[in-house]
This record gives sequence, C-alpha cells and structure tokens, in this order.
Amino acid sequence: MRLLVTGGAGFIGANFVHQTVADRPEVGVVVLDALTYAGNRASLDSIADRIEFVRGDVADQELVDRLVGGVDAVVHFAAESHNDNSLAQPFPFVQTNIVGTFALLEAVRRHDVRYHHISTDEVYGDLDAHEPPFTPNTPYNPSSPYSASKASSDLLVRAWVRSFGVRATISNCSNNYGPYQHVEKFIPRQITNLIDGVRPRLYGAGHQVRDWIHVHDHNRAVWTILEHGRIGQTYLIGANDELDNKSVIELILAEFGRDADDFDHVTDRPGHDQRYAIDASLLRTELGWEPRFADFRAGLSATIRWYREHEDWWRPNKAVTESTYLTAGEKVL
Ligand code: NAD
Ligand code: TDX
Repeated sequence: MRLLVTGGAGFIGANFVHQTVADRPEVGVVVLDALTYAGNRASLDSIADRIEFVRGDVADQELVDRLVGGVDAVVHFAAESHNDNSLAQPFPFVQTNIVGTFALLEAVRRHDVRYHHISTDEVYGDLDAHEPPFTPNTPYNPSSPYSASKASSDLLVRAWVRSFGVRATISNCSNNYGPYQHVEKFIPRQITNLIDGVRPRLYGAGHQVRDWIHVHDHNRAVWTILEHGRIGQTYLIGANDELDNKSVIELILAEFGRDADDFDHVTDRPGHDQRYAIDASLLRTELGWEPRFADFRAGLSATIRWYREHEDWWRPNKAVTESTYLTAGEKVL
C-alpha cells in the first residue's frame, strides 16, 4: 500500500508518520508538506530514509493530482491549525483549509483513491457545562475563522461523497497533546515557559474546558477508520478527559514543583469557546477502538519529559512565538 500523508511535518501528522513506519513497515509513505512556520522537517529526521518527502502546497492542483495518482489512499492532516492566528489573519485558513481540501477531493475523485479527512470537534461550536457531548449528529456551529474553515472543508467532503461517490471518511477529534506539538499551543507553551523560568499564561479566568487526548490514541483511531470505517461516515474521536484550562496549568506547575498559583492571567481570546466534549461511542462500539493513554496526568508527565529532552527541537521557535503573542496585544491582567 502507498499512502499520501499531507501535513506530515506538523504535530499530529509527524506522529502519524512515525507510528506508521514503526507499526506498518509494508506501507510506503509519501509526505506532502509546505513547511509553513508550523511544519518542522526535523520531526521526521530519524525516519527520513524510510519515507518520501515532497515540499509543496495542498492547494497546488497539478502537484496534488500527480501525487494522488501514485497512491492507494490519502490521509489529509495539512491545515492552518491555530485559532489565535485565524483571528489575526484569516486568509491562509480559507486558502489552505478550504481550497487545499478542494484540490485533494478533485484529485481523489479523478483517480478513485480512498480519502480520510482529519477534522476537529470545534466545527460543532461550544457547549455549556451541562450539555451532553458532541455526537456525529450535532449541527455544525463553528465560532472562529479556523473552525469555520474546517467546517467548510468537512462539508465539501460530504458533498463529494454524495455527489461523486468519493470513498471518504471524516474524523473530528478533540484537543491533542504529546510530542512534536508547536510551542504556540496551550500545553507546550506553558511547559517551555516553565523550562525558561517564565510564568505560564492563562487566557482570562481559565474556566474553559477542553477534552484532552494523547496524539498516539488519535492516530491509532485514524488507522482504524482508514481500514474499517464506513464510507461517508463521520467518526468522533475523544478519550473522555475533560479538564478546565486552570486545572491543566496547575497540573503542569505541580510537575515542575511550583506553587499552584504561580501563573499569570492574560488577555482572553475573543469569542473563546467555553467547552468541547466528545461522545466517541460509535468509534468504540462499531470499530472497537479504545484509548491507551487513559491517565491524562501520566501522559502529561511523559510529554513534559519529552520537551525537557528535546530543547533542540522547540528552541528555534520559542522567541518568535512569544513575540507574536505580544504583538497581537497579549497583556498580563
Ligand atoms: P500543525 O499546525 O502542527 O501542522 C500542520 C502541518 O500542515 C504543518 O506541517 C504545515 O507545514 C502543513 N501545512 C500548512 N499549510 C499547508 C499547505 N497549504 N500545504 C501543505 N502543507 C501545509 O497542525 P496539527 O495540530 O498537527 O493538526 C493537524 C490536523 O489535525 C489539522 O487538520 C487540524 O485541524 C486537526 N486537528 C488538530 C487538533 C489538535 O489538537 N492539534 C485536534 C483535532 C483536529
Ligand atoms: O497561552 C495560552 N493560554 C491559554 O489559556 C494558549 C495558547 C491557550 N490557552 C487556552 C485557549 C484554549 O481554551 O487553552 C485552550 C487550548 O488552546 P489551544 O492550544 O490554542 O487549542 P484550541 O484553541 O482548544 O484548539 C486546539 O484543539 C482543536 C487545536 O489548536 C486545534 O487545531 C484543534 O482543532
């Protein structure tokens, strides 16, 4: 089998490529990645001779058509992925997430190639404290330019399945954590701040809730869906680990032996989604998937260890990421 993985130099994509090379040596992996600020070729250094790497844009229809013509399946991770960036500059989100997905769908349609689309729980909007978790039937209600662009791309996939018979599945996952995540994101930002002796930065009061899943469990679910999922079906992926942001910061502080209140409250995110929660029962009952990282604290502790041991990987992005937050107006409250 030959597999095209878009966004394979990003956080989840790189972990997916590592997992695939380790567990499925018979699969030939081709990575297509534009190496934007979020992509890091070094994430694939240790397996560089076991994969084919193509630097290019998923919205480049000619390139995408040629690559898709040479594979049996596509897993599409490539995206602009950070909500805060989408508030400052929405256009790249429209271009990569919507136009890029369109280019891939046209190519898989032409070559009749199996397609799996990676999406997010954010397409469903947010929940209050007492609402039941999202299911595959929850109406779309995205809040940010990022989640609106992901919702748009999901709808393109559904239309290409219905109108053109494209063999596609979609998965909408909750917040991932683990190795190789960019330091702009919540958990790596706080870990690397603490390694640098800087106080963690919590948006607003920090009562927003996220449903955390280890990236390895997400990627195992993606393989399960690619192999056994029903064409046209949406599967939600989550590990039932809801925590508010303040509690996550307190857990990280405890791992560093610091006091629970040793952090700063900073400017809140405009339109900040209150709570995400996933009902993954379809994936569990129909496809038999279960998360292996059942204990968030243990997974977090291993992730902190990874960042301590891989400073060479994240250091080049740290200062520029923090200055982007300052330029965007982030202030201690
Ligand atoms: P990331 O930002 O770490 O990586 C994105 C990758 O895509 C980078 O390597 C980047 O260079 C590449 N890329 C960006 N624009 C491109 C383009 N035009 N052409 C080719 N490559 C391009 O993102 P991530 O956190 O790994 O997210 C991967 C996917 O998973 C995204 O589709 C995201 O919406 C989805 N997702 C992420 C999470 C999460 O918690 N991180 C949760 C659910 C779903
Ligand atoms: O410094 C911070 N302080 C803080 O309190 C940062 C960077 C974030 N936060 C808050 C905002 C969110 O409530 O932490 C929470 C998590 O923030 P992000 O890491 O930016 O993730 P989120 O906005 O929840 O989106 C993530 O999960 C869904 C991914 O970035 C998306 O790609 C995915 O679709």
